[in-house]
Amino acid sequence: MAFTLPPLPYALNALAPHISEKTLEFHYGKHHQAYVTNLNKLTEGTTWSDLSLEEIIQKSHKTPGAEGIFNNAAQVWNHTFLWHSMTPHQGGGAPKGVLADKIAVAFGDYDTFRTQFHAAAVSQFGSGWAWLVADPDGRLHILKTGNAETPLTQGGVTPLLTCDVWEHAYYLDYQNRRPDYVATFLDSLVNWSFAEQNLAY
Ligand code: MN3
Repeated sequence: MAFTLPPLPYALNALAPHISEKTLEFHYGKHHQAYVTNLNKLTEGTTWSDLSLEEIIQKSHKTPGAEGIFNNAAQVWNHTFLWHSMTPHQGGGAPKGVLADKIAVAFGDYDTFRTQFHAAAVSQFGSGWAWLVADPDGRLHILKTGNAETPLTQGGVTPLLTCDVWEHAYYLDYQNRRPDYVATFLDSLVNWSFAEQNLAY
């Protein structure tokens, strides 16, 4: 079955001024759409098309000859996850409840978490992603991945939220100032209720 571009969970201008409508027009409407279109082109009429998106990601990962399928499938999944990792409704800052407790256990306090997540996102060389994940014991960790790589292939790790640090995510609004973009993501956009929902799985 053909894959389709999932709806954006808010209007294209909803994250402004932090992320502009122009950026989302390109990032969602062109980049995310292109990954969907390319994945369909690569899988149409093959046995890949019988699999779910998550199954394709697992099966194509590090599989010789399937690099294009992995890259496009993972980027479809990563971007859908990204849109939900941000909210136009007073996002960012320190979480409350169970995530506040888990951040205190894993990092000591929110400010230390913030510093470490920011450093991971800024130091990812080239294109990639920064993630907050839970390991199988429920302990939180910060990860960074290159290009299309996703924690879904890292045995038993549950992604909670992600920040896209490909230049296309921020260049129109922040040019080369990735540190400012990541700071805005943390302070004004993070959707902690989405992260908490993911923790429950
Ligand atoms: Mn992107």
